Amino acid sequence: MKELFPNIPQIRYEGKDSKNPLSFKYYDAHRVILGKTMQEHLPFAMAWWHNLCAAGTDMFGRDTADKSFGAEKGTMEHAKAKVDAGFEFMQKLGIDYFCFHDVDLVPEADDIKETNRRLDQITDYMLEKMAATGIKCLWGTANLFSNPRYMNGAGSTNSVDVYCFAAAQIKKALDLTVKLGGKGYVFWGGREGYETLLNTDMKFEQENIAALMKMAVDYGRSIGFTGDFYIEPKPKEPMKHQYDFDAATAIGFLRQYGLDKDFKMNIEANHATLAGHTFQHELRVSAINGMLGSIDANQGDLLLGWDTDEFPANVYETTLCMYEVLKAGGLTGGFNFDAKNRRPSYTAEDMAYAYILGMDTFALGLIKAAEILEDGRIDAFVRERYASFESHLGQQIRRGEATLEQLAQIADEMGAPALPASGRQEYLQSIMGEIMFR
Ligand code: XLS
Ligand code: CA
Ligand code: CA
Repeated sequence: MKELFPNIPQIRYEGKDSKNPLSFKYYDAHRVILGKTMQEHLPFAMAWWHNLCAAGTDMFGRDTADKSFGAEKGTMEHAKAKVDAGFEFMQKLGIDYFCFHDVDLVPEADDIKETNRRLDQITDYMLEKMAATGIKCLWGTANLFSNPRYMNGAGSTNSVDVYCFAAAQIKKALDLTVKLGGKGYVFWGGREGYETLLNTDMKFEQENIAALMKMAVDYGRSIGFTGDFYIEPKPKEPMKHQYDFDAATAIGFLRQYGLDKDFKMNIEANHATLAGHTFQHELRVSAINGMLGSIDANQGDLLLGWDTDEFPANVYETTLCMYEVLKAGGLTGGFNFDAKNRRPSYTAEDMAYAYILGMDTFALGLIKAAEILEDGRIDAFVRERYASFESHLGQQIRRGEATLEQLAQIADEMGAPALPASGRQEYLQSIMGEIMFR
C-alpha cells in the first residue's frame, strides 16, 4: 500500500536531550511509573474529525491543509483513504486508540439507509485495519449538531421528527461502537441548550434529553455494550447556554433522571476553562463523584472566549491533570486528543509535531505528578490541614452524629475560636515549582 505520510518516520523515544523534532523527548511507552508503563497510564487516542477531516477552515477563510489523501473528497474512496491515513498515522506515532463521530467516517447521504450502508462498509474496512495493527476504538458518538436539522438541538429539539432522526443516528452509532469494540459512547450536547428562554421550555427539553439517553442505554445494553456512556460537559458554543454546563451540572442531571449508574464524565480541558473552571476542578468534581471516565486532551487560550482545541502544551496543567488521574486510580477511558493544528500549521509534518507535543506534554505531566505523589509533602499538608477533625468531636461530625444544639453548646463554652491554620498556598506552589523544574 502507498505510504501517505512519506515524511513521517516511525516516531521513537530519544530522550530529552534529542534535538530531532520527529522524536519523543518524554513519552517512553515502556517506561514504568508507579507500577504501570506510560502506555498503560496514557491510553492516547486520535480524534478522527480533527486529524483526518478538519483542514483549517474557519469563519473567515477556507481550508489551508490538504486532507484529500489522494482521493476526491466526498466519495467513499476518500473515506477509505482517511482510514488508510489514520491507521498509518496512528501506527507511526504509537497511538493505540481512535475516537469518531458517525459523519467523520463517510459522506452523509440524504437517506439515512444509504448513510448506514456506507458506514457498514467503512467499518468493515476499519475492522481489517484494526486486526492488522492492534489499534482499538476508545469511543464513538453521533454528530447531532452539524446538520441544519439540529439547529434547535437533538434531544432538546422542538421537532418530533428531528428527535426521531437523532434516535436513529444514535442507534447506528452505538451499533458501530459495539462493532468496533469501543470502550465508551459519548454524548456531547453542543446544541442541547438555548439562545433565549422566551422561546424555550427548559424542563420539557431536559426531560426529552434524558428520555433519549435512557433509550440509548437500554438499546446499548441490549446489543451487548458493556462500556460507559459519557456526558462531555461544555458551557457554551455553539449555543449561548448549554445544559451540560460543567461536571457538577451534568452529574446532577444524570442523578435526577436515574442515569448515573450508566454514565461517567468525559472531561475536556478547553470546556473546563470555558466554564470558568480549571481543568483540575472538573476532574476533581468527576472523581469525587465516582464519575471520572475519560479525557479530551487539549487546551484553550485564556485570552480567547471560545473553544480553540489546541494541542496540550502546558506541562503545569497536564501535571495537575495527571495528579488527579493518579489519585483516582486511572481512567476507564483514555486521553483523546480532541485538538487541531493551528490554521497556518498545515503540513503533514505539523500533524506529527502536534501529536508529539501532546504526548510529550502528558508524559512529562505524568512524570511530574508521580514525583509530587512520591514527594508526599503536598498530600501530607492537605491531610494535616483538616487534622482538627480527628478529635472526638470532629469524628462525631464526620459520622453525622452531631447535632446543631450540641455544637452550639460547645461554641457557647469556647468563646471565640482560634483562627484556622494557614492555607500556605505560596509554600505549596513553591513545592510544585521545585518539583516541576528540578
Ligand atoms: C466540541 C466537542 C466535540 C465532542 C464530540 O466542542 O469537543 O468534538 O468531543 O462530539
Ligand atoms: Ca471534545
Ligand atoms: Ca472542544
